[in-house]
Amino acid sequence: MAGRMTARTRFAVIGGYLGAGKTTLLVGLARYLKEKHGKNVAIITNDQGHVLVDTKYASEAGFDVREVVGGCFCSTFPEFVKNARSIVQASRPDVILAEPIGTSTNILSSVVEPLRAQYPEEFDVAPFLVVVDATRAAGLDRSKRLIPSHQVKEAEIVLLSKMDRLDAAGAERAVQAVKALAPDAKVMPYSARSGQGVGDIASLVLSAERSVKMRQSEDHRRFAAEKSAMSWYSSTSRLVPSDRVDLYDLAASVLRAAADSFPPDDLAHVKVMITSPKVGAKMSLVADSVQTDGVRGSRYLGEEARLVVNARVMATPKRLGEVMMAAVESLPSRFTLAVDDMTESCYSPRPETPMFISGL
Ligand SMILES: Nc1nc2c(ncn2[C@@H]2O[C@H](COP(=O)(O)OP(=O)(O)O)[C@@H](O)[C@H]2O)c(=O)[nH]1
Ligand SMILES: [Mg+2]
Repeated sequence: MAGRMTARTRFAVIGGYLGAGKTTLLVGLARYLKEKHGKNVAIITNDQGHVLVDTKYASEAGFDVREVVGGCFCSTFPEFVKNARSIVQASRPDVILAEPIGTSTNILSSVVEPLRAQYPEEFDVAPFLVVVDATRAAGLDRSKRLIPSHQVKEAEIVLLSKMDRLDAAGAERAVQAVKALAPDAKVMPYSARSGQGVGDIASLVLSAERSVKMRQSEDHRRFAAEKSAMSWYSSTSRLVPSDRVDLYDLAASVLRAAADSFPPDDLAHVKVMITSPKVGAKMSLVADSVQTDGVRGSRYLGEEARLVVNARVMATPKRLGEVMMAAVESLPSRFTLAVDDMTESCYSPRPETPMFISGL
């Protein structure tokens, strides 16, 4: 086979803030591309922490998933490329979709640009896509946080999620808010719930459109305090029911513990996933909004299962750890089950050291 040209793999990086809708879109797009276009899609997830709900969710949906854990893609570019290559070797996907950490601020300069510049023979890199939660878009320019609006400015295309939750006037305000921040970016509204707009995003992912945007010079150190103020928590445990347990009540009770302990603005994203051979259920809390993302099987659990909790909250690691651990440990007092075999990690993320930053 020496000298034979292999086809380049189409590569799309889908960034955006915590809870914006990245993972839901990745899985929805992968499904759409497979069912409507017959494409084989692989997914790369990235986050802090030792066990990721996102990875479980995407693999439950039946896709080949690799994860880069413990730090941002942008500071582990060689590992990112290694993962991408190993996926190409293993399953020859037509498309790879990659989701960076929700607080990343240098994905264009540290991932998208180097990927297209250094590996043009291997990867055909789509414009950098950034998901923005349409229900929060109008407040972006007034937010006390710097990161969400900066991410919009990095985008080549903005994907405006959750349009099903807005009326026509709200939708228009969201589009205008994004255009004010990123006048050159194309804006594509969609809803992962209704499927509206997902087909257009799929067509874009399959198109010949390429990433061309150059990095802006920007002092990324100014985001460091905001990133480290948001602690990360992850835990896994075994659930052993003695009688049938309602999965949604159980997941909701873990989320409620977080909602009762922190103000909505500080709750960036809390995710709970429960999996067993028979069931898979995910529930997620973003600010004051709880959503159930049913995955597989019934809502009742009768056999042993794994519980995974991920949280990103503006709080000290100590306080976040205490609240989330108590939420899990108190489950046996509210449900007919035992909890054991718990592993846990909780910390304030280390500052990122992007590999390709220049022009400060
Ligand atoms: N109503 C609605 N909810 C959505 C949509 N996209 C994502 N969500 C919900 O938003 C929450 C966060 O989504 P997720 O994909 O985990 O966000 P990520 O942190 O950006 O990966 C989940 O509860 C999703 O079900 C959408 O288009 N409409
Ligand atoms: Mg995600």
